[in-house]
Amino acid sequence: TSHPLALPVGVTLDRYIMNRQTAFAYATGELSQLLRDIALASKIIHREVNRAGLIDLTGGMGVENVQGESQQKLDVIANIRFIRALKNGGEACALLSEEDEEIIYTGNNNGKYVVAIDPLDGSSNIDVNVSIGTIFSIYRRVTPVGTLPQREDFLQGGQEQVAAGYILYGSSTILVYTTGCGVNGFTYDYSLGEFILSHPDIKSPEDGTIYSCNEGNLEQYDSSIQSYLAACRQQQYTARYIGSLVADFHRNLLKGGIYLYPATTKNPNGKLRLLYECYPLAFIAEQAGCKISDGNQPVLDIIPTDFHQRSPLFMGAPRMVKTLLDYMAT
Ligand code: AHM
Ligand code: MG
Repeated sequence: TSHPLALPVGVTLDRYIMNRQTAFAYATGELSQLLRDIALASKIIHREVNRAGLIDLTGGMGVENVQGESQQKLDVIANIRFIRALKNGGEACALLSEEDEEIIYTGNNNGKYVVAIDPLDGSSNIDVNVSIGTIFSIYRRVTPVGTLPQREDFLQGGQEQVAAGYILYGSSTILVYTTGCGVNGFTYDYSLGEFILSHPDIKSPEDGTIYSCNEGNLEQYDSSIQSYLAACRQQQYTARYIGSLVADFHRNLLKGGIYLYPATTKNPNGKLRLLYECYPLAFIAEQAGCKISDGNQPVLDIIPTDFHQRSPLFMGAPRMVKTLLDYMAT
């Protein structure tokens, strides 16, 4: 169902966010500003990603970038960019990043929000010109404004997210996010420097025929999952796996499919990280009508204990995930 605030395709992200903000009398605009800060950082990452192939070249030549930093790996650059954008923005009091073990304090203790982020996911694809992404998750802090943020601000659980999104640096760059009122996608127009609403109110198909997993791990999967995948092959479903979570998720969301990262012997809890990979995509997926499970429970219901904990992840078109869970239950 499209909500009454829907704006036409073609509006900019800034206008969309502003419109949403004025529509809610209680909104103070801080979350809006935070989303704009993230969008700004992602434009800078877009620029870096699109010249990724030149990084070693310029680095090798001892060339420094505009900020006077020597060239670093792209995921490190992305991490620095996001931290800087959120420090400058002032709305987030702390960050948790895949790139850092501990909490990153922004120094803005009056900020009401904390952000968990994977600045550049799909690291194995960076060097080979394949799609990569950013994933983010936003919570309202539970500790008092004005104090130093604490662990519990990040360990609230997926249901407490106030916003979540991803940026896919693919054949186009697209930013997709939710604040709990549906999911919208904004494609980046490089010539304008603007994200433009291109995918309003995204809904997953009820069913699909694409399955996405690292089938090289098949022997390590639980036999019930092996049986499900055998059934997918038997029905001649399409196998698609990029190995970039954001790209695999985005394709399946639009086309109808299932994404699986089960427990393996190598990674008994799966590979993906709960706080900045599974939770945010699960929030978006739920808003788009997908079903999301760790095999035992809805991913958003998992009670977190560690910043960097992992979880198995099964997510996608509701009928496909239900069928998988039926296999897993028998
Ligand atoms: P990363 O955080 O090191 O980039 O790893 C996460 C990535 C996901 O994007 C992707 O879904 C998964 O790892 C692929 O793992 P595998 O190579 O085991 O199939
Ligand atoms: Mg990652």
